[in-house]
Order: sequence, then C-alpha cells, then structure tokens
Amino acid sequence: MANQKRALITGISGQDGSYLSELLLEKGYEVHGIVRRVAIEDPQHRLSRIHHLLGRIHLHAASLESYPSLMKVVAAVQPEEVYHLAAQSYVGYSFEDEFSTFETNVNGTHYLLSACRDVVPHARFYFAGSSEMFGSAPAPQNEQTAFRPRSAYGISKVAGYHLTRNYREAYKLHASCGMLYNHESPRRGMEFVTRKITSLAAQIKLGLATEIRLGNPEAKRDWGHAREYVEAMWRMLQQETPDDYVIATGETHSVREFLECAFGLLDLDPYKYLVLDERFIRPAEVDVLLGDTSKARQHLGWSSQTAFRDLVRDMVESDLKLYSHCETREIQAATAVRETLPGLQPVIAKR
Ligand code: F7E
Repeated sequence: MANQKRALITGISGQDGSYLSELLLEKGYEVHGIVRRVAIEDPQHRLSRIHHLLGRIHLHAASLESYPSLMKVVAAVQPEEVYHLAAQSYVGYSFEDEFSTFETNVNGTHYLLSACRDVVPHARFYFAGSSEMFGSAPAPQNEQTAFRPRSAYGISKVAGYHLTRNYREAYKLHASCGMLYNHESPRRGMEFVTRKITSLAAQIKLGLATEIRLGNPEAKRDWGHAREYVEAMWRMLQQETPDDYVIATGETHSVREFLECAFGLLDLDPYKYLVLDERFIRPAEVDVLLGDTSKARQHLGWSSQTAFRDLVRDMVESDLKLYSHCETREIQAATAVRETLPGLQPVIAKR
C-alpha cells in the first residue's frame, strides 16, 4: 500500500508487543519489530506470542545493548512511529541483577532515542513507563505525583521517563511516556504473580500440581487487560502534542484477592494449596498501586473496560485449556525453572 504507515516495535515478542502488532495490523500499518538474535534461532519458544503473525510482520535482529544494531534497524525501516516496549521487565529479577537491568532499560532507551533523533527526527516515539516509578508514593497516583521507586527496575523506568522527556524538550522529538499500571492477559509471562496464580490454579484443578508458593499476598495492584492498554499507547502517538499519561483501571486489589478469585472460579479453596515462601518476598515492596486516569480519559478518550473478575476469568479459562493439552513432564520442567530461578520465564508452547 502506498500510504501505509510504518511502525517499529521493540519487545514485539512480548505480551504487549504481540497485542500492539495485532492492533496496528488491523489499522493497516506495516509492522516491524526488533528481536534479539537468539529469538530467531529459537522461534518455537521466544516467538510463541507472535507465531500467528509471522508472515504479516517484519522482524529485525538487534540488541538494546548495542547502539549500532539499533541504529541500523531504525535507518533501514524509517518508521513513522516507534514503540519502545522492550525491557528487563521483572521487578523481582532487578534485585538480583541491578546492573543488567540498568544496562538494558536505561542505556537501551537512550540508544534508541538517540538513533531516532539522528535518523528519523520526525518519528513519533512511545516509551513504556511504569507504575513502578511511583513506588511508595501515596495512592492514588497521577501524572503530578512525585516518583518514589523501590527497585532498580523502578529507578530504571524513572531514568527512561526523564530521557524521553528531555529528548522531547531539548530536541523536539514527538516523544510520549505511558505510565502503565500492571496489565495482564493469557499471554502474560509465567513469572508474574497473576499468571503464576492462574496457571497453578489450572494445574491443580487438572491434578498436575499440588501447591502454589507465593511471597507477599497483601501487596495491592491496579490490574487491567493488556489488550486494552496497547490501544492507549497508540492513541498517545496520534495526539498533536506529545505528553505523559497514567494508564490504569482506577481499582486496586490484593494478590490474595486475585488468588481467591482465580481458585474460586475453579471451585477450589486456595488455602488448601497455598504455601508462603520467603524466596518470593522482595527486599523492598511496593505496597499499594492505584492509578488516577482522569488525564487519559479527558485527552485520549481512553478508559479501561474489563472488570477485575473478567480479567481473572479470561486468564483462568485460557490456562485450563492450555494445561489440558500439556505433557506432565513439560509442566514439571517449567515449574522447576520457576522455583529455582524465579527471574527466568519458563515457556510452554501453545498447541
Ligand atoms: O508482582 C507480589 C509482588 O511480579 C506483583 C511488571 O510488569 O507491573 C509488573 O511488576 C505483586 C508484587 O508484578 C509473588 O511482591 C507475591 O507486590 O506480578 P508482579 P510487578 O512487580 O507489580 C509493573 C507495572 C511493571 O512495569 C513490571 O514490568 O505480587 N507477589 N508473591 C509476587 N510476585 C511474583 N512475581 N511472584 C510471587 O510469587
């Protein structure tokens, strides 16, 4: 198509990247994505979320740790819109390795912003900020709330936010930051607490697991559906003026409530299976996150639509289907990875 818009997505193989690709394809975009080289060598696993899109999207190998590799892709693609979603996104792991978290999240963002300024200065840029930037700030949080991050991950996202803002002010890049609260889906990585709960609830129901080990069940999060949150990203880049927005549901629930809801949907009593395990307790916890989305509603016309219980149901039903077709040994291997290396994400291929 002659006037087809070109978008470049980092983190295209992740949960958000896959939903955003679907959205942009529906809107008629030519979609390009950056993947680490290893992903191309291991397509079954790393590309499982975008498997159904292969052939309709263009993949490029590059690394956030390498400025020249990013520069080459940006120059070759000449995108009109850049969505920077790739990151070391697991807060728990950022306590185990602060340095690589910074390397990827801070320098990676800086390299990409710099490449865009030099090669495609008129491109619109989206930076995936996070509610973790607010950390221990009192709830509800909005765009004016002072950041008080509680992890290297949160600090790295604050740095990325300031880099993005500075490129907007100093070099006039159309650069926006979405401060997205937790957003989940059946495509969520297994190391995050929601997917850990729904996958284990399904496995217990099917007789494939006997317990669920969690850290702090009292932490509260504002959980929305990822499919809706990528729409907010796109809307930010359609605004005449770049800006920063809080994207959330405006409701907060504890990990315990999520657990009770997921197990309840399968007629299971979670307390028969719950084991509190201090290995999953973080050195510094973010107790309550709750977003005030007045600005997004007013400027973007965006608001979250999926109720908490419906989000949990979507994930539980999908996991029940997934594990009904899984080999026991595949599940045991995935569980072993999760229990011994909480920062690593076991992947169970979709059938
Ligand atoms: O933890 C508690 C844990 O790892 C949620 C990322 O997408 O959202 C995500 O960060 C809460 C925390 O997500 C376990 O201590 C208890 O309080 O699912 P999570 P997160 O840390 O909130 C933000 C917006 C991002 O930007 C991040 O990239 O649950 N919790 N027990 C546990 N968490 C985990 N993972 N595992 C447990 O066993």
